[in-house]
Amino acid sequence: MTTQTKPIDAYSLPTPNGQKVHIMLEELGVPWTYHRIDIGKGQQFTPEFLAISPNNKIPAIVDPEGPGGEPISIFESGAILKYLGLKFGQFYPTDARAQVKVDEWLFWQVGGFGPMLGQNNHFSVYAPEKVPYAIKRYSDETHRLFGVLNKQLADSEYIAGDYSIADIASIGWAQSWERYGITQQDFPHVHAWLERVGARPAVARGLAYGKDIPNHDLANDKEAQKVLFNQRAR
Ligand SMILES: N[C@@H](CCC(=O)N[C@@H](CS)C(=O)NCC(=O)O)C(=O)O
Repeated sequence: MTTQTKPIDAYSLPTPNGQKVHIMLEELGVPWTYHRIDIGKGQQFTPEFLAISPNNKIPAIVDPEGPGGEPISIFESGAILKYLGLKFGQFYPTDARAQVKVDEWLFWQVGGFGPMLGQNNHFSVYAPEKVPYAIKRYSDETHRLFGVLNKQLADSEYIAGDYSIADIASIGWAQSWERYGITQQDFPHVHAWLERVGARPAVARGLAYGKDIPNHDLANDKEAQKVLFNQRAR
């Protein structure tokens, strides 16, 4: 079993994308240090942060004990989860077929469930003009994706076989179902799963991590909106 001597540095925030990494690190029980990157204030654009996260987004990690004993930096939550799962041999299977299952649902989350719910939030809550077409498009897609997850969980306790990084990736997004106008009755298997994974102490700790400082209230914080919305290449 791999042991971690020096803490892993996590550059993050308690958003659904950051929470994936917080949950994973708590599940692994390895030493880690939280570095708050205030994206509403533009801290994602400093040269130091861009050097480890060129897409100017949290989460990113630096493992001082990377491959060959040398430090490694990683951006993109899916890549971070896979790296940690492989390094510590936990929450990511060793069997090739089982790995494909986990990868499918991990990529489903990072390519679909997260971005589409994010766009839904943007057009339903944050956009200064309410564009009915965009709101309907992303609300429908949110509903469809929750339906896909619900079907997947109808016959299994976890998303892709045993509890894995596929579950860890989706928890933070799925738990905010209410904001998408979804009821417990709509997707009962998703709710049963959220209760199951929510009962894990590491999940509770990972979801709570960093919340002592509230995130920006993006619906009303005009300064944060200026930083985060309508970015163009710099
Ligand atoms: N695909 C990325 C998405 C990360 C992401 O969207 N991060 C947001 C916060 S949840 C961010 O840092 N936004 C800052 C910005 O857009 O400037 C991942 O999964 O890591």
